[in-house]
Amino acid sequence: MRAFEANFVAAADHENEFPNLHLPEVAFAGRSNVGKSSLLNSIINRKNLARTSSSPGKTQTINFYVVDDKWSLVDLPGFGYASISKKTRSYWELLIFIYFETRKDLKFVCCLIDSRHDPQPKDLALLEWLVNNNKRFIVILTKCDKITEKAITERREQLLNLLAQCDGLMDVVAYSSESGLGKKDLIGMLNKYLVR
Ligand SMILES: Nc1nc2c(ncn2[C@@H]2O[C@H](COP(=O)(O)OP(=O)(O)O)[C@@H](O)[C@H]2O)c(=O)[nH]1
Ligand SMILES: [Mg+2]
Repeated sequence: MRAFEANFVAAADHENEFPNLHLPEVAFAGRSNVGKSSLLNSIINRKNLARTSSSPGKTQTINFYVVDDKWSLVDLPGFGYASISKKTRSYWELLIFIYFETRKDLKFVCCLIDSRHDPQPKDLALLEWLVNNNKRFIVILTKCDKITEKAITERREQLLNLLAQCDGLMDVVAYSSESGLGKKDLIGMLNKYLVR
């Protein structure tokens, strides 16, 4: 299974800087530390990495990549990063929702949730917003190598039950960037829903 090739195209900290790519798009969202960077690194080879560092303290941006020249991948800033000010935090959360509202080519959102814990208020707020705004989404349960198979099944059932009435839910995928669990499924879905 080949990893995707992603070319960095833009880093935006304002909606005016969102690029016009005219490609089917997917966005990855989740709370800080959920394992988003690890997941993205597990499925794509990113070029121009130096421009997109998201280590703590660095300026946050919404990062746009073109993948295999066919679709675009958007890496959204982590929700609720504790060490930035409340004011900055709400700016980022607002910008993320502006992004969701304005991207015409956005096909679905991958919502990352830590498999080890019940969904947190920020996770639920994201899911609720997507449901209320008729967006399609995949829930990805991260760090599944840290819990038992039984716990994975239970967490997956919990999310499926929670979202049972939601038309936008595409799937709940158990994932581990360490073990590779779910990688094939996720790559399969990205290919299926984004490649024309
Ligand atoms: N065991 C395990 N640890 C993970 C996994 N994914 C991420 N981590 C760890 O969780 C921490 C946060 O990961 P990172 O990808 O930087 O999260 P981000 O803030 O969402 O980008 C790091 O210490 C990672 O090594 C995983 O699948 N399994
Ligand atoms: Mg990160």
